[in-house]
Amino acid sequence: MEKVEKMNQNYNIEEVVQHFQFEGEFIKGYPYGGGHINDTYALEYKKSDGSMHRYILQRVNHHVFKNVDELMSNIIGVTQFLRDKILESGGDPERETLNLVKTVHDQFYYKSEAGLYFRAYIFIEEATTYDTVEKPEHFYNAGLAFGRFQKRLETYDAQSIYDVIPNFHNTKARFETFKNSVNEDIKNRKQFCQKEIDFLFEREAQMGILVDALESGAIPTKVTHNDTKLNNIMIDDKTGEGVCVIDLDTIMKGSLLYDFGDAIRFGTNTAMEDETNLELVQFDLNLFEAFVKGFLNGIDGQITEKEIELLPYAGMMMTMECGMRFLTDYLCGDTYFRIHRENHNLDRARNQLKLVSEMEKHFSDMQAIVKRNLG
Ligand code: ADP
Ligand code: GN1
Ligand code: MG
Repeated sequence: MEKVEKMNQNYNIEEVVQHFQFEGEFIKGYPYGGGHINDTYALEYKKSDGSMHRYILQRVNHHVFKNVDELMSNIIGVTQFLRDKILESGGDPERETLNLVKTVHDQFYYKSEAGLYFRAYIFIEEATTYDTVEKPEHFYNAGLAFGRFQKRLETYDAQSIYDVIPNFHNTKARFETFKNSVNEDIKNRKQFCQKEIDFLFEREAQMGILVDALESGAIPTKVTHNDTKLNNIMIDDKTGEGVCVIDLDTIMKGSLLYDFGDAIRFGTNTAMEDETNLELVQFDLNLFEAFVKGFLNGIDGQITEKEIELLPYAGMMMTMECGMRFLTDYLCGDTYFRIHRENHNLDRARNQLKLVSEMEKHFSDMQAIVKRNLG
């Protein structure tokens, strides 16, 4: 069998793995997960006693994350902090947070001669990431885990965090970028998405709902994950619990509404993020309620009145923003999100905007759900 099932043309995994302190004999590596930005591989190793174990290896996309040193500094700081918190509460830090594996030169990442960046993690076994909610209790448990993650980081020094992608969830700034991409229309694709463009322009006045509240100080600035989709949490295969929050690249200062909202965007969609049959894209209110319950339990009171008032807007805003980002990338020629087919970003954008319109229909239901779960 080939040692690396799908070799990336720009680098050789068999060579890259030699730079890390992995235990045992390298057996094989294969592409893993469905992320849109980095390249992820699972690596299989055989220990001297014959047992097998795995690692995760990732090539960090340095076009998206322009300062990898700062990005890694955020991850090192946060994972070490979480490790201590997990130990304090009697948990298992090798399973409940990410653990970086160092390079042979005792560094937390390896930069190849070609200027590519790689890092590795201990593989969390007997846990799965899901692309859609298969059981409502998983989504409750995801809410609990993302809420706890937020609460655990409450005392983390926010000033030590680098802003690795400035204005990441600044929806107003995203709208400006979108507007420019429409005006420039460099790929001559505007003609294929006028309906979607109009949809976003009609909602221009809403773009500041979260970011204005944050900038005016009406809601607190916190350390947030910023990419809380369901496939960024490992669900324990036995207990169904959210065992570990992963994909920590976008940890930055922000609002807990970003984390709540992005999880709602992804998890309450009855279809996959890129489903093209828009009839299948519906907003599942029961899943919304499951997540609200879990998240509120997880943050355990660390939420203000104003944040509570904005919870029903958060999912809608994060979905609108994500749809707008996909549409911008489509207009710019698909340079940011990895695509697997023609018009993939347009499909994703249409899907997200359909979900926004479903959320709008259910806005007062969302408000009622938040109200009745405040207990
Ligand atoms: P991306 O930024 O590309 O989304 P992720 O860090 O989310 O990358 O990793 C992609 C996938 O790899 C995840 O959805 C998960 O299935 C898997 N994965 C990542 N880290 C681990 C880990 N430490 N243990 C097990 N699986 C992991
Ligand atoms: C990207 O890397 P991944 O697939 O976890 C993106 C998120 C989007 C998401 C949409 C750094 O996340 O912001 O919400 O795609 N990450 C970055 O699925 O832009
Ligand atoms: Mg991910």
